[in-house]
Amino acid sequence: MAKRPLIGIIMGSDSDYPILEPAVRFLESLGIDYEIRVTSAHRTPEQTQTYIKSAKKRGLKVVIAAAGGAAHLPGVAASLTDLPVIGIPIKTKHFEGIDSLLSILEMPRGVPVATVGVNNAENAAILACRILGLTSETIANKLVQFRKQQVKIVLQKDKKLQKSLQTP
Ligand code: RP5
Repeated sequence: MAKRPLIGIIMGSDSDYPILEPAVRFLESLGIDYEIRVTSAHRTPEQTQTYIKSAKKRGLKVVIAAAGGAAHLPGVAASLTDLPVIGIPIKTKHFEGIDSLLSILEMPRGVPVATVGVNNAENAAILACRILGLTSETIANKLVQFRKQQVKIVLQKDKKLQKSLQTP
């Protein structure tokens, strides 16, 4: 969380929050300022409009929007702001999230939402940071470190696997 958030994370319901926790953890680990709110395209349309319309003025640079089912929140957000919007389709009980995915992905021409995989909140956070990294050397450098760390982890896993395969 932060006094001067750069990223606004919104979700259609508090039931989405557990899925968003990896995004929150990623932003915290990089020390990126963000805010996080529950606001629904369908249940609180006026509050959603107010939030999105004021986002740019309040200093936000990227919006991450998560929703499940008839997942209109990211699209509605993108229709009300010039900020880049990243959509996270939330996995659903009846259709495994394919409903959320298509609702977020299939935006009409002219109103883009960058869509990550179902429940892939961490990728949304990484993508948001990459956007911020275009104008912040500090954030860009943190992403370089993150990538180096990822390489290290995969190499370690490979080493461990090779070792386990050699033991009789
Ligand atoms: C969507 O409906 C939310 O994003 C959530 O994924 C889904 C279910 O919401 P609840 O019924 O759990 O509040 O708007």
